[in-house]
Amino acid sequence: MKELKYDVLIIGGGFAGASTAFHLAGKGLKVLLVDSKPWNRIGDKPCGDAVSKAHFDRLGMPYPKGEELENKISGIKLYSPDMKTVWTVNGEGFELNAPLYNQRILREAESKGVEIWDQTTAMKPLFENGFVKGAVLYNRRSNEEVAVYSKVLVDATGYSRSVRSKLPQELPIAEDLDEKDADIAYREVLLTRDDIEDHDYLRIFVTQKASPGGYWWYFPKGKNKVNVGLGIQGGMGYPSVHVFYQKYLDSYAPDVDKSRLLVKGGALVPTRRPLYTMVWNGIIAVGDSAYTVNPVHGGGKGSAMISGYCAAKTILNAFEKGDFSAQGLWDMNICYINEYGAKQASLDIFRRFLQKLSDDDINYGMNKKVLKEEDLLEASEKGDLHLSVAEKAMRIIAGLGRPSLLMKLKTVAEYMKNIKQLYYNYPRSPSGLQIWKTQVDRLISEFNMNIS
Ligand code: FDA
Ligand code: PGT
Repeated sequence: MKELKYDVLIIGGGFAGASTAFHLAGKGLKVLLVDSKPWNRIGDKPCGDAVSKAHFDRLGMPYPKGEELENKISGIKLYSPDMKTVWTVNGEGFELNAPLYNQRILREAESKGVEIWDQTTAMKPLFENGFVKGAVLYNRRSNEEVAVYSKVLVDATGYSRSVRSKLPQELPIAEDLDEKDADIAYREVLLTRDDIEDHDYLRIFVTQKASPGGYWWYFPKGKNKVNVGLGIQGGMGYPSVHVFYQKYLDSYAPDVDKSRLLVKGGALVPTRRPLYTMVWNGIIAVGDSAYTVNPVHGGGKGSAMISGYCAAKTILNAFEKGDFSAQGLWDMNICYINEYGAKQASLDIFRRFLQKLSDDDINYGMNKKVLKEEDLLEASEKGDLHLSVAEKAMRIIAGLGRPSLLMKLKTVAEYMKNIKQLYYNYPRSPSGLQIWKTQVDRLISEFNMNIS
């Protein structure tokens, strides 16, 4: 078999892999990125395509332009199950043509020296003496099998986790996904019969009846085009997501013209805290493969870009030190936790609470403002659930009808704070990982018991 050597081998060219390549490009390393798909389909995965502008600003990523940008977003309207309460959360964002934007980022990386092979699949990792040393690739353009050796392999394979899942199961980075920690999501892109009202606002419909453990969304891609779909919690024995889609489409998207369907498809969305460690000897995981999705709204493109930024920074440091061991790459965990992972852990707790609420509770809670828009926004942006003293008193009066809901919310806020604290005390080296993981697992099972 042909053998090649690179400094960095990135498997997967979605948002996570492309951002890693973008931040590594032009920094003097020999980088190869491969993706199974042909060039014109890279980035084409089932998605709602909504990303907050804040992510682009914070990471210095170029804004989508021209055809890459389908619609500018001014905020989100959140509907209660009975549709009687609508919360408006303002904030700028983009409805992307995700493949076009994704491919542009790859082209920019390529123009600065990153080599990119499309139609090339990583078949298995090369694992020797406890280190990931590269991967065996199959290139369908040249019909060749190639062994590529790397100092650092980046698993950016999305929810398939198709590299790290083939490593020995006892390695911490091979950590699996509990079905209940994922949503099964499905979406279609359709044209509408009439102009969409307030087409610069995303709509989110919270409803346990029509999307248990998830929500329905209606994301305008322009005046007459919409991305509509839903997520339901995995591992619960619910009927298939398609059953819910067919049954409730008319309720949440009554204006779509079903004969003008442009795209359809579904996929899994991890809704948990990030991997306990995103690195091991010679390997870093990023994006969905590392469970970097926001547990409450299921958005993962922004955080995939964050993980790519942290991976590139870590890799450049590792090359300076000449250390590609788990210890040498450990900064990845610290960087990602500081930027987004601690918030994810806190929202993992919030998600568990939300998924157990009845539609009745949600109607009541949203209507009586037991929780308010600002609280939700703060929780979503920072992972903190703060209820100020005066407000709390007001809401206790308002919420007297459901004291148990308020009590639970207090418990939720407490656990959110505690888990975040635990994440900020992430071990400084791999030797501390097992004890820390036990503490996190204990806190989560204690919380599960507390709210059941
Ligand atoms: P992604 O899956 O994009 O990329 C992985 C790449 O790896 C693919 O191109 C694949 O071909 C390649 N690959 C896999 N195995 C390989 C192998 N062995 N060899 C070579 N290549 C391989 N997020 C958001 O921010 N806003 C939103 O509105 C939504 N909405 C939404 C709706 C639905 C229905 C779903 C399922 C998900 C969302 N998300 C979302 C989540 C979002 O889509 C997701 O978090 C990111 O696209 C993840 O990007 P990655 O780069 O990690 O994986
Ligand atoms: C409840 C479990 C849900 C699981 C979810 C599964 C669904 C899968 C489907 C995936 C669709 C993806 C949709 C992506 C939407 C993007 C939303 C978005 O951009 O949110 C912005 C930005 O957040 P960020 O973390 O990316 O960036 C933060 C910062 O800007 C960067 O620096 C923020 O907007 C919001 O958070 C809106 C909140 C949405 C909440 C959704 C449902 C919650 C239900 C709440 C009910 C409350 C009832 C309480 C009663 C007591």
